[in-house]
Amino acid sequence: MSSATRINSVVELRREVEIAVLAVNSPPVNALSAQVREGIVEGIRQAGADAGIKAVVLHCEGRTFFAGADISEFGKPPKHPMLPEVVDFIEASAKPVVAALHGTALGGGLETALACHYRVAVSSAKVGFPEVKLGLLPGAGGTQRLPRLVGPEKALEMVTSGSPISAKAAKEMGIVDELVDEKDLLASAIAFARQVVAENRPLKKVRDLEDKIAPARGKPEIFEHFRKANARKFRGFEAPEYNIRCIEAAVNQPFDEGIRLERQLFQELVSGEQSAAQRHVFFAERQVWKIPDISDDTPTLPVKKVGIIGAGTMGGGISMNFANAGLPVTIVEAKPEALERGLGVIRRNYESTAKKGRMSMEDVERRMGLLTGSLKLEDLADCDLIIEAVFENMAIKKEIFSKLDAIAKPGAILATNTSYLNVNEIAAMTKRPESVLGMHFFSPANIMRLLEVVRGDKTDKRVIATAMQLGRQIGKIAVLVGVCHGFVGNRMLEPRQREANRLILEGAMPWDVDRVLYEFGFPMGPFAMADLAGLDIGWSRETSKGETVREILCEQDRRGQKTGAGFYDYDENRTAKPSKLVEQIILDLSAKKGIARRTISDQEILERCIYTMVNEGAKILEEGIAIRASDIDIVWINGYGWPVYRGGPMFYGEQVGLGHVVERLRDYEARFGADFKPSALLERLAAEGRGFRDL
Ligand code: 3H9
Repeated sequence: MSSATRINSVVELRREVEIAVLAVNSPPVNALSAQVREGIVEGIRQAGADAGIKAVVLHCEGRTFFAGADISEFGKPPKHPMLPEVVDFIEASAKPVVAALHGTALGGGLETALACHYRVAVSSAKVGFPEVKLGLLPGAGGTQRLPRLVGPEKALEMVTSGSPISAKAAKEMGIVDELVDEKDLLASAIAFARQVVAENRPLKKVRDLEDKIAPARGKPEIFEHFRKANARKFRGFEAPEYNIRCIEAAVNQPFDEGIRLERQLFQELVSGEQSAAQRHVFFAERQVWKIPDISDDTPTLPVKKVGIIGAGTMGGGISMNFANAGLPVTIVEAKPEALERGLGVIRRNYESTAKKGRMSMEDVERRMGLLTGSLKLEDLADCDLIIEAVFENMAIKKEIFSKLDAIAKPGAILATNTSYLNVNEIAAMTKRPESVLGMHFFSPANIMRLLEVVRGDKTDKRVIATAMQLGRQIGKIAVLVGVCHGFVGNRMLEPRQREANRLILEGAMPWDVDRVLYEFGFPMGPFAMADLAGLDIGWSRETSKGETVREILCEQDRRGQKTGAGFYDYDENRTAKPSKLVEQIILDLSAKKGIARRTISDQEILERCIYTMVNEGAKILEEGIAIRASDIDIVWINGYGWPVYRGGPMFYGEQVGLGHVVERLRDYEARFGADFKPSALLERLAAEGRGFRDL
């Protein structure tokens, strides 16, 4: 006999003879909101009170088992029952509770499952603790239960990487008790529950398990080794260390003590700045796809074949993205040697991935098989999307687009990979500006996640929708931006670069500026970055005027890492060392320009490099070049190494206070002039005590 009781709008209790099914349906991902939590507790209570019920199956409808706590509740007043109370309640149930896992059982979802007495899963399910990516730790017993099931080493890996594992791996590790029929999870889970009832054994609680943690007790070296091995990866982040401390407590302390520490550290993290920043990034990454005037149901154009013009570093990297996604690509180059070189680089890239075991040799051949080289633009006539990725020169780009206009089939999307130039001017070379837009990839284009999709004045909405969707298809995070010099990312790089160059003439050294930005969280500072990229990009001996440090370095053949010297000296391992010679070059140039050098504080370096970026970002918003402030944050995090735990430049500006940013900019404006003048938007928001998010 089956009957059903509705507990609330998202939870129902169904009786399948002696088994109760606690069914949750809270789309889209069954996050453990207050209502869901209440429903679970009430459902378990009712099942417990019903003498006819022998066991409970906890099951989620829709696409997934609980994907975690409801992230949007963090930072708001707590609502009871809290998740730790819910998991305790489940674990204390006198009747066995079986979790039926499908989709992604993540974070609080997996913690809920670990508090159940059994877990069954379909093989396509994934489980994991992604909290660290939100600057958090599993705060509902996960750090204490997981190591009791899998041992501290695997637990450390799971909680600090945040990466989910497959149900099969989870079964092997002991997280899942049984893998069940993909097609009928619920029926299998009910059958499993009947079996455990029949076995009538004492209920297994994960909190009581000892065998996986006992061998590691009193061995701090396990944790020290893990910390050391991952120091680079964890640099600047608070959450990984907090996670490690919890796992260490799980091994060395009684369960309840461990839970107390977990609670305390979770509270610290959830109320801290890093987690606020990382949660902002989580939602910002999902916002970028939403374009106010282009609805989700805008029809996209079919893209079955792609053409790339240019087989250089950019063209090659871009081509790999599409081949990886299974799309055939024609790559056009002007000269046979350049084409051959470009295809050779792509092959070597794939082969090196295969050597690392991350791709099979068949995959290498399959992807290479999708790439066709050509020396004729005419061979792009049947492509649905053509991306021009040649040298950054307006005249050349214009010529290519006017030729493409005659060659490309009607309706084909014509994209330029320009990083600075005016997409409208390029579009005007064609009779179909509605089909033209920018698709700005970042180097190395096969690896970097960011794609700036540049909307021209006349670009058709379907063309934009298609480019965004393609971005998603090739695994990028696509951000829609408008036309201006450098779009969002490079335009904001300019003030930072300008200030860095001024600071070294006013009194700082390149290694001072680099250290401050490195400590802020960037992977490297602007001068180390310039050395890596090569100082002679866009430089020539004939036109060099010897007016900047960079020009003088190039003239002296110090062109960056590739020549063993640039702003820094490099040893054979490419380790950078401050250079006496460069110091002298800088001192001489300051003197020549009549600049009286002074001691510059780290604070001034940081403020001049970063607050000017926030100001430029505000101008970008004012001009409507970016849709929203959080899009700018996504650009800088994914394209320029902005530390994710600082949430992006716009979020950071808000975190330090827009009023403070304006005040500091005004002070610098008084000392150094109009480059620091706060934008009207920044002034207005600061005066009104509002933030970018209120726009
Ligand atoms: C936690 O559990 C803490 C506990 O340890 C301790 C507590 C005391 N909450 O990504 P999608 C929304 S921390 C609220 O596009 P997909 C998302 O914003 C949590 N909302 O789908 C989006 O909304 P919209 C640990 C959430 O199929 C919509 O759902 N868990 C949550 O590409 C669809 O999302 C995690 O960190 C949430 N937890 O990917 C998992 N999750 O449509 C976070 C999603 O308005 N979630 N939303 O833009 C994910 O990784 C992915 O969403 C998932 C689905 C893989 C589940």
